[in-house]
Amino acid sequence: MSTRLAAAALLALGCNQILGTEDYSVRGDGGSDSGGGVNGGGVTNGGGDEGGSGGSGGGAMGCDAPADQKPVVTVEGEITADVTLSCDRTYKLTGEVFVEPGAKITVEAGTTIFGDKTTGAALVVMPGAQIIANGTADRPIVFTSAGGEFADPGDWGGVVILGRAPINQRDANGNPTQGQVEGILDTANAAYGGDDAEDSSGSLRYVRIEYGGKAIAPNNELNGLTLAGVGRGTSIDHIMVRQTTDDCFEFFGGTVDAKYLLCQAPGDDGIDWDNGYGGRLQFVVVQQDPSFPMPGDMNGLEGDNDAAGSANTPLSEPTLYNITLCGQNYTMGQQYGALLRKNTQAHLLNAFVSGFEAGVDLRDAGSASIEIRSSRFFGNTLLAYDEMGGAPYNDDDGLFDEIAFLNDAANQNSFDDPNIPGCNDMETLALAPAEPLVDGAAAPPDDGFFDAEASYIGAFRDPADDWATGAWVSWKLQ
Ligand SMILES: [Ca+2]
Ligand SMILES: [Ca+2]
Ligand SMILES: [Ca+2]
Ligand SMILES: [Ca+2]
Repeated sequence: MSTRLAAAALLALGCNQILGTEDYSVRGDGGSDSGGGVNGGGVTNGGGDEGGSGGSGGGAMGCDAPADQKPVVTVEGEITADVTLSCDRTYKLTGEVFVEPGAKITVEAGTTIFGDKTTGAALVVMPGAQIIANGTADRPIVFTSAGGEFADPGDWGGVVILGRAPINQRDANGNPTQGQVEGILDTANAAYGGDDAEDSSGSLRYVRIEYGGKAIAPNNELNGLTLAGVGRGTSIDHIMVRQTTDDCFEFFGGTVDAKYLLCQAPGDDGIDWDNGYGGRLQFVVVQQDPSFPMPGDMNGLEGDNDAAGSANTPLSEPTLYNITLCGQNYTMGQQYGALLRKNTQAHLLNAFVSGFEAGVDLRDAGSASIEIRSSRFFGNTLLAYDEMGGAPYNDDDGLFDEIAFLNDAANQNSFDDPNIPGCNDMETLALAPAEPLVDGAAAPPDDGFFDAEASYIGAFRDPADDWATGAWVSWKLQ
């Protein structure tokens, strides 16, 4: 018990600090009873201190050195005191690393963190813990595989943030209960959810997460970024997830908002929500990899209320504006721009959906009150299945007619070619239309989160819209 208590000791391996060679072995536990023992895990120096900032704090090394030329520091176990990962080092996550309640992990801009493959590394920020990982466009924080040019999706776990915001899980008596996030071996540390919609798990900005998604069992995988019960006090923006084996971004309940999200080459869905997610999303790109056709269940958006399709509250009901979804451009079955099912609600506006077998499928109860409007559907094999005519696409939503719904003039959807050149270009990010797609577009709410000026369809206004530029974006697949 005591080894998990947050300790008063502060670890701070900052860029500008003078680091004695002995300091590297300081651990994150600081437990009063452990005397520096290893049971609490933490942060340790992996070896040589060559290139350390020494007394000068400068020289050829430091924060702007190539990641493979910085000293490597191992991060493992449970972090129970505040710790800073400084940009003049690289870090190797080993096994499942847990930031414990009361502790805060700060990652400096320009820091690279490698996930170890053989130990199934993942970073898990527990409810009541925080992560502050604020990169910049040109000095991003990169979580990646240690595999270099041989990196593959699923090499390591990914980043998991667990919070204390409401979810809709129930116990056997029907009372609210915490959820257990999937994909974590240490299930005792996998609980999430609570009653604080304003909860803050910290801040992630200008972060790229690559090659995550390790599977610990079939259908039990981590995502690139998992946000479970995360509250809206948390800041999430400018996040790229690429080449993960499962979803890029998965939301399990919670109220967190996020904007400027890039998802390239997911192994499953671009954005997946479940268990009562009710946040807001704006400026989101999902681009599937057309060179790697995968039939079935890979969707741009996939939303559920919960696995049983219950009416448990809070209902999943996110609001999404300015979304660009590019599918694999195959006619393989069951690939949807948006698959909204199991009693989820949703508000999807200013979306561009292209390259899927079907643009939209609504399914199960609750579909009739989903909102999809002011969006452009182009280049999908089908706009939606005609489920009104029997086989092969039988009714699955109480005779809700998706085609009539999407074509209803009141919804102001449109269907002509938007001249977006790069939907299947995995080398260059070119997803802006030549001219803003303003016909039928909606004005996002002026509510303090949304950019209310973005009255256009898709994640980019026009080719001059440059939010997805800088070193935080890596678009060329290897
Ligand atoms: Ca999924
Ligand atoms: Ca899926
Ligand atoms: Ca349907
Ligand atoms: Ca239907």
